[in-house]
Amino acid sequence: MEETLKKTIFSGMQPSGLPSLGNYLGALKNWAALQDDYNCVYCIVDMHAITVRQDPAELRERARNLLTMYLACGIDPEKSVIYYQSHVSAHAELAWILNCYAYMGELSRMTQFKDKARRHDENVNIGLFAYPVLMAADILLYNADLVPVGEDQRQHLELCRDLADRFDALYGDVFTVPEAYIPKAGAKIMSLQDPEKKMSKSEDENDGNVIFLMDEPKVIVNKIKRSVTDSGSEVRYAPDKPGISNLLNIYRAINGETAEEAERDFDGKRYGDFKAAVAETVVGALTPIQNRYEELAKDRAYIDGVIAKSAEKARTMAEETLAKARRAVGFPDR
Ligand code: ATP
Ligand code: LTN
Repeated sequence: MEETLKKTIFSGMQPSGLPSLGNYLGALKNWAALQDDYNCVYCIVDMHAITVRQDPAELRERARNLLTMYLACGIDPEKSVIYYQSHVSAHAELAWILNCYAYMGELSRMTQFKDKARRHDENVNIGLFAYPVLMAADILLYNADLVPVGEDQRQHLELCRDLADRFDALYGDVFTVPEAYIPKAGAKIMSLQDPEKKMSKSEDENDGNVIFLMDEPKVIVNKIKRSVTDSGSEVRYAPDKPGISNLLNIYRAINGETAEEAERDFDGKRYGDFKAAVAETVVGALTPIQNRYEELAKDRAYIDGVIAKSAEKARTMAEETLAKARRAVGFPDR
């Protein structure tokens, strides 16, 4: 397909911890798959990450590692734009403009804000509150048609659409109103020992709950083996089997099977055999990514090159939309 006819995709991930299997199955895996059919822009949202206190040296290191992980997961810098949010100042500028069109009421209803404000009650800062407005700026700057994210971001996407509509109703056609692209099986991977909560890279004190993309095979096998054991003995989806349902989702998100096919694979099998098979599937998917990551991380010059080139491309794209928004609200030309 010709570049100009392709639709645009934008997505981002915070360098707030080591990337998890949830991040991979909910987002990263799809990002790589969509590259041939869309113009893709993938961001490392370090400005979002500082809404929670970070160690500066660690944040810088994690941002670089996350960029390396994007590449290891198959995102190709020749096809897609990969960059750090803080390298493109248009994000902060558009976020300020949009802040003046976002209401306290709607931001107060965001569940991620309510959760994080509860968990970090010593630091409920304005950035945490305005987080979804910055996210809207990210997406709208690139005229994204589609935004591949996990289920937890659906509400933020709705807010972004509302802001775009509100702005366009006042000033004409400035923004493209984006749609969420949420996968079927991988959209909400749950914590292994507490499958009522989502698997989170930075908000879980128990490492046993989270599979990190760089976990060694034996660690992955152990974490899955120790995951919650539901009542009963059949391997199938059921509301009273949240642990088994979660493992079935992980299995399917990797191999692309339907719910029925996955249940059939384990017909008559015991939980123990099932867990071993899921672990094998996860290890099989992550091993090549880990190997590529190790290779790429050694090539510092290559990574530096990707960073420099991509930021430049992103800046050019973002400036165009920012200029339209500046003009729309009545700022003098510069
Ligand atoms: P944190 O836990 O640090 O708040 P996070 O792990 O939720 O962050 P983000 O960097 O905010 O991750 O999100 C990156 C992408 O991963 C988003 O598209 C998000 O929807 C997706 N994602 C995060 N956790 C999961 C999960 N458990 N299952 C599926 N997708 C997920
Ligand atoms: N809030 C998102 C991360 C994020 C994002 C974006 C995702 C920031 N800006 C733009 C998609 C598009 C999260 O996953 N927690």
